[in-house]
Amino acid sequence: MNREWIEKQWQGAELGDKRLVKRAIKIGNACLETPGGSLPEKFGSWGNTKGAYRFFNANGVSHKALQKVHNKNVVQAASETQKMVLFIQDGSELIYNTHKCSHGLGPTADAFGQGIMFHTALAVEWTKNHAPMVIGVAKQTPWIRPEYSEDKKSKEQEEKESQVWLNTLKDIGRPPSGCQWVSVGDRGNDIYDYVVGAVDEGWDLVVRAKHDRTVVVDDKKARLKAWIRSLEPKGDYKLDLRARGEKFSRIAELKVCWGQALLQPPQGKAGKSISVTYVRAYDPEDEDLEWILVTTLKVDSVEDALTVVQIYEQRWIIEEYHKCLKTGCRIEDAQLKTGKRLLALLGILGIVATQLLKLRDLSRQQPDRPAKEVIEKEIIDIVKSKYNLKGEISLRELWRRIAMLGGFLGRKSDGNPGWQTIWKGWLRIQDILVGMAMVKNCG
Ligand SMILES: [Mn+2]
Repeated sequence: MNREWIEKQWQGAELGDKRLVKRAIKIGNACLETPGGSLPEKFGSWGNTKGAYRFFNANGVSHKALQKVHNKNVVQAASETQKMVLFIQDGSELIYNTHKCSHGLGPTADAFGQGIMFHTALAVEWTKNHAPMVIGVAKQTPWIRPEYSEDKKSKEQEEKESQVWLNTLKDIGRPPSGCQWVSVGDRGNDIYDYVVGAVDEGWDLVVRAKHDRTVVVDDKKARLKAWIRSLEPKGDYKLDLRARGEKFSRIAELKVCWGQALLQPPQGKAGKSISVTYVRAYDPEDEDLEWILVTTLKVDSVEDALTVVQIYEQRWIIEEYHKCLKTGCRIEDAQLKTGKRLLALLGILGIVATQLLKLRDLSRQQPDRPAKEVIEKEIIDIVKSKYNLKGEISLRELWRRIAMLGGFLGRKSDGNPGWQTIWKGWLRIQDILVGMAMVKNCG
C-alpha cells in the first residue's frame, strides 16, 4: 500500500531523465521505511547512498520538480471530495548551523543560524466534530535568505516574504465551484494585502488577528480589540489543551462572540474595504487564552462561530508536520552540505512526512467501528495472535496494539499513540506480512 502511494507521487515527474524518476521512487520508499535513520541508514548500502547523493546533485532534480506531481495529486483529491478542505499554511526553517563547509544556505530567524526557510500549505480534509485527515502538500515554497548587509534593512526582506501566503493560494488556484476550500493561517498571516487578494482569488479564509487595526463597524471607526472585547459572549466552548500537547493539562472553558466589520487598508495605503467577520474565543479567567479570528465564512449562529474556532484549532496539524519533518525524518541531521541537495531532500521528505501523519489520522477515524470493516484480515489476524485477543476488535483497539508493536506502552495515562509509535508498529506488521508471503511462495 505504501509503495504504491510513493510511486504515484513521482511517476511522470519531469526530472530530465527516466532513471532519475526511478531513483526518486527508490529514495522515497527508503525514506518512508526508515524515516528516522541517517542517510546511509535509509539507503542501506554505500552504493545506494552514493547513488542518492548523485541524485540530489543532478541538474533536473529540484524541490519544485520533485513535488509537482504530488501537488497536482493533492489539489485533484481536494477538488473531488465532498468534505471541507482546509489549506493550513505556515512557515518554518531548517537549521544547519553545524555544517562547517556547507554552502548555498542563508540566514535563519536566529541571526547566527544558516539554513533554509520554507512555507507549506497542507491540505486537510475536515468535517466538524470529526478527526481531520491529511491529504498532502498542496504547495511548498522553500527559499534561501540573502545575507543582510548593514545598510540593507531586513524589513524589505520581511515584506517580500509576507507575499508567500497569497502566492501560495495563487499557485494552488481558484477553488472549483461547489468545493469548500478554506485557507487557515496564524498571526503571521494577518496581512491586509493577503485578505484582499485571497478574496479576489475566490478563497475563504480563517486567520488569527495580530494587529489592532482600525475597522469600521456600523459606519463608525473603531479599534478592533476594544470593539470585539466589548461584545457580550453568545456561547461556550470546551478546549482540550492536553490534546494539543500544551503544558497546561486542562480543559479550558472558552466564551465565544462575533461581529461583522469592514477591514480597512493600513494607514497611508490605498485600497478597498472588505466585509469580514471577527470571532473571539477567550477564557475569562486566563487572559493569555484569547483567539481573535478574522474570517470570510458566514457566521450567523453560535454553531457557525464554533465552526470557525474549530477550523483554527486544526492549525496544530502543521506544527505536527514540522515536527514530523524535523524529529521524525531528521531532515536537519542530513549531511548533504549544499543548499541545492538539501532543498531536493526537502522535496522528498516534505512529501513522505505527510504519510506518517496520515497513518496517525487514520488511526483516529471512527474508533468504535469494527476493524474488519476497514483493515485487511491478515493485519487484524497478526495483531490478534500477537496479543492473544479473541473476538471482534474495534479500530481503536487495533491501532493501539499496532502502536504497542512500535513501542507505545498503552497505559491509560498515555493517551492516544503518536505517529512515531504507530509508524514503527505499522512497519513491523508490513515486515511480518512480507515474511508470510515469502514463506507461502516457498511452499
Ligand atoms: Mn507561523
